[in-house]
Amino acid sequence: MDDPLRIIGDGVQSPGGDMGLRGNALVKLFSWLVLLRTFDERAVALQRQGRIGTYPTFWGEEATQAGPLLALRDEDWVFPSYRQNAIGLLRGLPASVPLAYRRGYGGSHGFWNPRRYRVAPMCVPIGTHLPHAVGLAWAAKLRGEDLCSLVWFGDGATSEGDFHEAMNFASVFAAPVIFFCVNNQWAISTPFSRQSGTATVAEKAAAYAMPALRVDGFDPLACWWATREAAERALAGGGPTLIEAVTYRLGPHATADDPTLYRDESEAARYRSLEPVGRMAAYLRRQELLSAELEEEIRAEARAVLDQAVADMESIPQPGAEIMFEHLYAAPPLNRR
Ligand SMILES: Cc1ncc(C[n+]2csc(CCOP(=O)(O)OP(=O)(O)O)c2C)c(N)n1
Ligand SMILES: [Mg+2]
Repeated sequence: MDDPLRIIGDGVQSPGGDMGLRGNALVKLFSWLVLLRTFDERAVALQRQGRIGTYPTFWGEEATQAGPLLALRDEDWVFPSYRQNAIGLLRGLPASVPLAYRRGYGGSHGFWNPRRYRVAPMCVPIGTHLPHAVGLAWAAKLRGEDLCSLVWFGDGATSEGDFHEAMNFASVFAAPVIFFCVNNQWAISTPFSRQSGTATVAEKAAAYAMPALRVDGFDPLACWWATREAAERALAGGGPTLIEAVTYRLGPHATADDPTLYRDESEAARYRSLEPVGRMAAYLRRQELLSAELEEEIRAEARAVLDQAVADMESIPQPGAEIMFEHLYAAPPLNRR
C-alpha cells in the first residue's frame, strides 16, 4: 500500500497543484474546522462541569469531518457515528441540539429531523449504519435521483459483519455510496494491529472489487480531495469507494475513558503537531488567505455560536420520566387494551 495522500505538508502545499479548492472555499473549510473544534472543546468542558453526560470527543479528527462534507452537495446524505456528533452544525443544525442530546433530552430538543439536513441519526452501535447508507444510495439509484451517500465509521467497525455486508451489497449493486473509514488506530483500548489481519483498511476494498483511496486524516484538503473523487465517481454511475483516512486518536475514547491505562501516551504526543486546525491555519497564512484579524473573527464567531447554544440548551426545562416512552407507542400505553 502507498503512503497516505497528503496535500498540506508542514504548512506547505505539496507538488500537484491546488486540486481545485481555493480562495474563499479554503477559508470556509477553516471556519468549519474551527466550529467543530470549538464545539468539541466546549462539550468536554460542559461534561467536566456536570452539565452534560459522557461525551465522545473528536479533538484532532475535524479534518475527517469538515473535508468530506465540503466535498458533498447539500442533497447528498451523510451517516455519522457518535464520533461525528456535531456534523449537523455544518448543515445549519443549531448546536444546542447535539448538546441537548448529551444532556439526555429527547424529542426535538435532542434529535433532529434527518430529512431536513440530510444527516441521518447518529449511530452508537458500531457499524449498523453502514447498510443504511448503502440502502439509501441504492434506493436513490433505483429512483433515478442524483445523489450519493457517505458513511463515517472507525477502524473497529471493520470487524463487524455489517461492514462486510454493506461493502458487498454496495459493490454488487454499484450503489453511489462512499465508505469513509476514520482509522484513528484505536477502538477504545484495542489497537488496529489486534483488529485487522491486513495492515491497512484500504486494501480490504479489493475483496469487493471496489476502488480505495488512502489519505492523511489530519489533512483537510486530502480528505476533501478523496471525497470529491469518490462522489464524482458515484454520481457518474461508477459505484462505491472506500476511503481510509489515516489518523490517530489524540484524546481519550470518550470523557469516561482513561487511555493511560492501556497505551503509551508519548505516541499520541508525537502525532499532536499534525492536528488539523493549526495545520490549516498555517497553510492559509502561507497562502496569505488568513490574517490575524480574520482568524480572530472566525474564532469569535464560533465562540458566539457555542455561547448561544449552551444558553439555549440550559433554558430547556428538564423533561420528566415520561420522555422514555415518547415515540414508543402510537397511543399512550394505558389507553391500549
Ligand atoms: C455493536 C457494538 N459493539 C460494541 C460497542 C461498544 N463500543 C463503543 S465504541 C467502540 C469502539 C469503536 O472503535 P472504532 O470503530 O475504531 O471507532 P472510534 O471510537 O475509534 O471512533 C466499541 C467497541 C458498540 N457501541 N456497538
Ligand atoms: Mg477507531
